Amino acid sequence: MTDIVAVTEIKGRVINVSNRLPVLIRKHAGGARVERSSGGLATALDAGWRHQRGIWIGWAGTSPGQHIEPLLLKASQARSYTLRSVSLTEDEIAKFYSGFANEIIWPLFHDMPSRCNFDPEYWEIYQRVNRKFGKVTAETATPDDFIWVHDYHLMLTASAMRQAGVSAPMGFFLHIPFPSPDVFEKLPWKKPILKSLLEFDVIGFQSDHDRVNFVACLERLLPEAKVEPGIPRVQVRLEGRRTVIGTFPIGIDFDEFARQAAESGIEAHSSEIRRRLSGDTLVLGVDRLDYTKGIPERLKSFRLLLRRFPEQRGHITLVQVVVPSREEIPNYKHLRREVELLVSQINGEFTEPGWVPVHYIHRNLGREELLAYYRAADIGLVTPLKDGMNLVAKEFCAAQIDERGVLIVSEFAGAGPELRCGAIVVNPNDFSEVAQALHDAAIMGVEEKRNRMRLLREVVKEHNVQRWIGSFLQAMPTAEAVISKRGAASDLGSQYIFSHRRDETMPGVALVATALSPDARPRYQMGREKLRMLGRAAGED
Ligand code: ADQ
Repeated sequence: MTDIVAVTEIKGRVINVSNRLPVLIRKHAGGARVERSSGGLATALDAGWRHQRGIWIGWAGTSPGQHIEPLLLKASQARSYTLRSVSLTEDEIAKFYSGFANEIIWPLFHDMPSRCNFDPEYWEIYQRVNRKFGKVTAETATPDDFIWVHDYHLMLTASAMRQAGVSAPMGFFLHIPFPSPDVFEKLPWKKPILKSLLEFDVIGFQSDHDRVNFVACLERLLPEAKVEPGIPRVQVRLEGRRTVIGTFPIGIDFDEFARQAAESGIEAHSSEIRRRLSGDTLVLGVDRLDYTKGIPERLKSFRLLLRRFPEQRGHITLVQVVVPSREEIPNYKHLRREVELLVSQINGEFTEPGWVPVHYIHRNLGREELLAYYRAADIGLVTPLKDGMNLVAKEFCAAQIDERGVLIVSEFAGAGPELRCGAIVVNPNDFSEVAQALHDAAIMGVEEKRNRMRLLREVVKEHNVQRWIGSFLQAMPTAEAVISKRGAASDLGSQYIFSHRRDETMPGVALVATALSPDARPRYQMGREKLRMLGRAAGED
């Protein structure tokens, strides 16, 4: 790394636009109250944006006519940015959110086309709601602002905003995977979606795999778009507009997670969890209850471990925490029943006096409780069938301040390739491989565990959410002009300045991915012998 700092200046404000705001307004008997939204996007963005001024536009879970301004104002006062809500009718929630976004795009983009319900009415309402978000944003933005739209719910907003005359630069980040052309082309509305996406100035993906898939879809389905390959940037020209396409793996607020995990209250809570749960090895799964997260497959792998390694019975315990999600969609109701049946079957087959193999928690945990579980765990088991990134893998590492835990992660999560330096990477469909990985992790020596976790924490700390924001803003067409030497930031007088170290040999948008690629960082690719040697060199024998 060099001593050059990339400074991204935006004269106006950053306007984040996402389907959900980071807060949710829920009705209850005495009125309404503000709650934190769950899910990865809200968690990451809220953490990254906490100390920056700007505006966040999204749905607060309310319908038109609900008088929520005072509550939003109060929630805005607790933050450095202002919240502005877009209200949705019951019909829009059913057909735009549950329908188009979560019964079509979500399963298709996670390579599960057989779960899609291609209802044409969903498409009509998806267009209408995208125009609605575009209109609210157009009313809010000035030409000096930067509009940053998030995720698959809002892929058509750029064209809506351009039609409304918005000239401010616009970026789009896809938090979920992008599928291969063979899968994407099943979508009846593939062309208007690709065309609308190309009205953004920058499009960001979680991994190179997703970015390559997107470009392959353009080449197959939109030949009029001219792709100009480049490393690390790809540029695409269509109808006189130029779009930059890059990879920006999302991170977490590492320092905040690590600091909170070290608090004495969390430590006491985590010791209490370990004391109450019998067994030597605590395995932890934490997920939204979603079929992409591979929860039934994980339970089957755990069952196979207990069948294949009887000596582990009574010694290893799985705590599976799920937060209820999208419960109005039939696929999700079935999933809950499937998971609960499997938990009871495994417990029925193996429970002994003083030991229950699977503890199942079906609720949203507060931050402190979540951190206590992360700290208490010996093994973090993160095995989605497909996932854009998966923040749980990174949160687990950040909270492992004792460097005791082992991370097992799916090769099909963005976090898999990124964390292969110290994690055990598995195919979640291979129950035998996952069972073996659990066994290996359970008997792994203290020294190897520490060396692996140390590397993981180094990567997660370096590639944090602040850096993710900085890299994305830096990819904006206007950003090049303000790359400057360290120290110049204070002269710019800008409201929004993000900075991070810049590698001169690999400038540009794929900086994070490049820095993590196995070729670029061979020291992260350590075999077991190397890990042991590293420990010895550090006097840990
Ligand atoms: P999600 O699919 O929501 O995010 P993920 O990245 O794992 O998935 O984030 C889940 C978040 O919810 C984490 O911050 C976790 O702590 C929290 N959480 C999960 N279960 C919980 C529980 N029971 N109680 C409390 N908190 C819980 C989407 C994409 C991901 C991508 C993120 C961010 O699907 O691939 O990583 O956006 O880009």
